[in-house]
Amino acid sequence: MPRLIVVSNRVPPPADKGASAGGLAVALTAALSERGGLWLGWSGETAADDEESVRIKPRVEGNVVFSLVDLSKRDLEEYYSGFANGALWPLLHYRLDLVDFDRRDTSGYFRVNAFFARTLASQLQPDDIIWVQDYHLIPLAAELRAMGVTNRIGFFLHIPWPPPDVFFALPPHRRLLETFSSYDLVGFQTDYDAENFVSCLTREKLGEETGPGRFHAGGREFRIGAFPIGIETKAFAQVATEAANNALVKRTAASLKGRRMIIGVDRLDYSKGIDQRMLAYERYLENNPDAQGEIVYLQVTPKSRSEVPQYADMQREIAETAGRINGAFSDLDWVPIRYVNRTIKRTTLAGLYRLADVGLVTPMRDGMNLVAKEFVAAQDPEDPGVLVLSRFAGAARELEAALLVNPYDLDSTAAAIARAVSMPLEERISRWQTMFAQLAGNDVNRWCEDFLAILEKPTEPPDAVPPKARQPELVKAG
Ligand code: ADQ
Repeated sequence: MPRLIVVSNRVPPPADKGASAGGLAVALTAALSERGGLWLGWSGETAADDEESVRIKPRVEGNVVFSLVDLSKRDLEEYYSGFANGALWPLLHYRLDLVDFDRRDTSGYFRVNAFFARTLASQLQPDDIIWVQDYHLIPLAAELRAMGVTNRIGFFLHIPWPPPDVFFALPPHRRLLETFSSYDLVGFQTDYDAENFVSCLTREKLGEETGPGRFHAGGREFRIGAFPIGIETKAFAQVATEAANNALVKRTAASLKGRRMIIGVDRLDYSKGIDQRMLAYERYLENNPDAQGEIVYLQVTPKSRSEVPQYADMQREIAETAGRINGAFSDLDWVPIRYVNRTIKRTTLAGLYRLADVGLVTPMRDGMNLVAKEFVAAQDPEDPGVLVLSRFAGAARELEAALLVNPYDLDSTAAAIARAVSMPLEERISRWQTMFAQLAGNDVNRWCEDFLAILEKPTEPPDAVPPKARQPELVKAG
């Protein structure tokens, strides 16, 4: 078996193992140890020299080498906070109003990708299979090809890909699109994202489709497919069962005093629709006075990317919305929203999901959304909670048995909350069983295997593409 090389912006720290590690890190580490290999990425540290990013001493764990780089302050500002998170992230989440484009950041983005390519090339062996992760590293394969690297290289985008009229608003859109033909396989979360991407290539006349999921551009043929990412479904379900004994979960259960609980869990990001979700919950409380005092909405939201300017306003707005709703509705012995800005251990999180009657996952746009999947996996099969899910999360393509909502429509989201809270046991079980079966069949290991199977065997038929689109059934207001 050839060695596997994973390249991602961040590499999990050595302590990040077992219950604290996310499913993606666990699956990629498992694939790496099976094949032997190397994981290259940023250490999370700033280099001592402001101007120069540097490779640091590798960490070796068994047959896997973790090769890390410290990025200079300037590289971090331009590549990470600037182009990747200030321009690409909002653009790919359809938020043109938030795109902060700067030519200096674009140069920094390509410069850091060239640096990653040089760092990797010096450690490559001829048969290695390379798998590049996410929007920070789109031009990596083009940089490697320019250095004469002929290995098979795959790319997976964890976030959405928008239609041409949105993507073309980025000034260097063509330069970026051209770099994709250096890959052998380009994977997206859903068929919708893959279709949007192909439309961008064809509208820009960069090449032509030569068959289903095959594209010819820049003198090369490459594959395009949908590979919906999953979680470690069965292991997470097990952790959730055991978490009933977790002290924090017990304390939370006791604090509810018999009240129902709604849970939201997100990184503090504008794509997650947290403000709109709170407004929908407020609408629900207004429309259902009997629920006041009887339900608690727990929103667990660690701060993220606070160094990126667009995040500061949003963080303040959400805190103000939570404060305003609590001021208006609270009683002496009841607060409607518990807004918590902290990270929680995965075991505790699993127990909190299981404790909740409703999982409220309503991003305005999301590549997949693993919280939706974790919520489902954590439920008690005999008394499962109900998932209310945005149609604009990639997860909605698989979880059609959730209550699907349009998060821009506060009335219908409020109606979905009401329906979820009062859903009869039989319907809850039937919806949950459909969703759990889907998640058990398509877990994160399957995602990893499907992608690598096609990357390794270029002639494989495109069987990883999920069933054709059906119109989702949305919850209507009233
Ligand atoms: P994210 O935008 O980070 O991921 P998501 O898929 O929901 O979004 O994953 C978040 C992860 O962080 C989950 O595993 C969740 O449990 C964890 N998490 C969130 N809040 C937490 C808290 N307070 N404490 C502890 N853990 C918390 C990006 C894309 C997604 C895509 C994933 C994977 O934006 O669309 O699903 O990558 O491809």
